[in-house]
Amino acid sequence: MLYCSNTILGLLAASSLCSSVPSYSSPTSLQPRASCSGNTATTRSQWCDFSIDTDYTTDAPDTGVTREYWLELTDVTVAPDGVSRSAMAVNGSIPGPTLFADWGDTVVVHVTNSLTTSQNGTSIHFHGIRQNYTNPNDGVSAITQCPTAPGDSTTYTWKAVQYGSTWYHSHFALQAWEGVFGGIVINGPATADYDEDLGIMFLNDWSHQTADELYVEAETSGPPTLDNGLINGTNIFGSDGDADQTGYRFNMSFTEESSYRLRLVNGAIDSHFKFSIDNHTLTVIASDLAPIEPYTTTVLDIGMGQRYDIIITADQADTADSFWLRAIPQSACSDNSNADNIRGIIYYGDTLSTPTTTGYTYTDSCADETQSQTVTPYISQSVSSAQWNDLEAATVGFNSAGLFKWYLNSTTMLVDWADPTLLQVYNDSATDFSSAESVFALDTANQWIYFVIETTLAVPHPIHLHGHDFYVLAQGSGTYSASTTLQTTNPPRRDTAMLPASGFLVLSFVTDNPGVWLMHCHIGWHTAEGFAVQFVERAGEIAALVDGSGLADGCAAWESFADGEGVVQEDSGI
Ligand SMILES: *[C@@H]1O[C@H](CO)[C@@H](O)[C@H](O)[C@H]1NC(C)=O
Ligand SMILES: *[C@@H]1O[C@H](CO)[C@@H](O)[C@H](O)[C@H]1NC(C)=O
Ligand SMILES: *[C@@H]1O[C@H](CO)[C@@H](O)[C@H](O)[C@H]1NC(C)=O
Ligand SMILES: *[C@@H]1O[C@H](CO)[C@@H](O)[C@H](O)[C@H]1NC(C)=O
Ligand SMILES: *[C@@H]1O[C@H](CO)[C@@H](O)[C@H](O)[C@H]1NC(C)=O
Ligand SMILES: *[C@@H]1O[C@H](CO)[C@@H](O)[C@H](O)[C@H]1NC(C)=O
Ligand SMILES: *[C@@H]1O[C@H](CO)[C@@H](O)[C@H](O)[C@H]1NC(C)=O
Ligand SMILES: *[C@@H]1O[C@H](CO)[C@@H](O)[C@H](O)[C@H]1NC(C)=O
Ligand SMILES: [Cu+2]
Repeated sequence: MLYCSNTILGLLAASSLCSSVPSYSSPTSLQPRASCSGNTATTRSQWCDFSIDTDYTTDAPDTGVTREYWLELTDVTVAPDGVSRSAMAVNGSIPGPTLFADWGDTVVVHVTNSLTTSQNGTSIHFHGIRQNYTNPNDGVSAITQCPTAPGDSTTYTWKAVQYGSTWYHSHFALQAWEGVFGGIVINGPATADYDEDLGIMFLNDWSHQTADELYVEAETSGPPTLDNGLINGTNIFGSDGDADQTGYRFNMSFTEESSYRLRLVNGAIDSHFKFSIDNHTLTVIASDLAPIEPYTTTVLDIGMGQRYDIIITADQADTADSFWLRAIPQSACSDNSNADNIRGIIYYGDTLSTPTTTGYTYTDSCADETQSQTVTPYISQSVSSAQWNDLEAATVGFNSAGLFKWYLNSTTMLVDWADPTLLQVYNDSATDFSSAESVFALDTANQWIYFVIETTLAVPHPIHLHGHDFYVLAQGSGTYSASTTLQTTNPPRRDTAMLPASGFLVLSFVTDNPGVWLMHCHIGWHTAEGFAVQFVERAGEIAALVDGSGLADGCAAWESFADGEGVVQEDSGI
């Protein structure tokens, strides 16, 4: 494939690109990561003719490079902790293949649904990706597309206008938590130096029954206790020393004096983790896809859907040979029968032994990092006063069928797989959503939106917005009031933030990206139980972004499949 074409537009000199982009021969030999001229272990702030000081919210390289990936979903039998069960996977593995791109590349992902046993539809969402003017590629069933029917394919195309660490996952039913997810690494500058990039590390919870099987319990008697957790797709089950222990632990070797970048993703269905490596300090350099002023901590809170990029300096070889790496589900909001044994091993040199190290002390809680640390976006931005605002109370209750549903102002989301909002808007940009309470029409461009969510229930929720990074203006316990102090000068900026238990979260974003965007709780059960709203942003500009016949063809294929198989939608649709 030719990268150094003469047709490259934008600010980059073709020569600096030619030297920096490796050749990409076939999709099976994935290019792990490119480097850019000027970007070395001691100058990570540089990125070709750009740098960490570039305001990435308005400016992105135009590399002229397209990274094309083919992903195939299949029904599989897996045993990531040694206990066998059925699951669904991307290209046969959990996590699926990592997608790599450089800042400014165009990413094309072809997704083929070969879920012929489970007969599930699918859609793939690129979590945290801005989808700048590319809303139809957001991959949310019933919102931006009909599910891709078994045997069918969908192609997603977007430009990497951000850089850092994120993930893709299914946005159809509970499929993301059956194994349909993988990492995304977008190479770019960083706010601190490191020697080696270790890539994505997923933290997941896991059970020996499928999420679909457990949903019956979740919907009738509340969140089930899960059996285990996985560190990047593996763990043991059973106690150390027990003859019947199964599986193996994630492990990796450190070289004394080297520093390592690790890209953490919480892909759990219902677990908030505290992450730590015994006797090591973590330097945090990005929250979600936002580079931040580096800060250090020993125990990191990571909520579902959140990501943190951390740097670990290997400086403990004198202390011990092997150290525990821990992901501990917090009992304040997670139920796991193996909570103290979701561990990996970090070892120095060649000697891997069972660690005897002691973990850092912590107070069990499901807090956000932002509640205990000063998390400062590196590119400083301030928030103007509200031009549109709303307050929504989150509650839970039983619906008329006696099933748990989550409500925002008495509405629980229910959208139809066969009638995505985007198709409705494409068909008629004046579609009236005023009677649909979980749809907010934001018609005016470049307005500051303030959105408050509060709850009197002692359950925290990770709130995720599509198509934008939001500003976290306030987050605390109790109720929001007009006298609540809002941080408008360079507040934390990200795409997933915790609504504290019995508390409130005040978010802000600008209407600078036309499209139909979902905002929802990232607890898998709650997504399925309707804890979501959608924003129809700048309806009049949306149709121009849509490939109407492609959207309609996908829906026709889905409808013919669903009618033929008698598919019944039992959840919120997203
Ligand atoms: C995924 O599998 C398909 C075949 O089903 C293959 O063509 C493709 O290259 C694989 N993709 C990656 C990213 O490994
Ligand atoms: C997003 O798209 C708009 C419209 O094409 C463009 O003006 C803007 O520069 C893009 N943003 C980035 C960061 O590239
Ligand atoms: C998806 O597949 C799972 C596993 O076979 C099944 O339990 C579930 O009902 C399917 N969901 C839909 C909507 O087809
Ligand atoms: C985690 O798994 C993904 C997918 O297999 C892989 O790309 C990545 O390198 C792994 N991370 C680590 C730290 O080994
Ligand atoms: C370390 O990881 C390897 C696979 O990379 C695995 O075979 C081995 O069993 C692991 N060690 C432990 C102690 O779990
Ligand atoms: C390692 O960490 C534990 C727990 O924080 C602490 O008790 C111990 O003293 C540390 N060991 C060394 C050698 O620093
Ligand atoms: C949601 O409820 C709050 C509090 O009762 C109210 O102020 C707000 O107007 C409601 N929003 C909508 C869209 O109904
Ligand atoms: C498109 O709009 C027409 C008229 O407003 C309506 O009859 C039809 O059902 C709509 N189709 C879709 C797919 O929304
Ligand atoms: Cu929730």
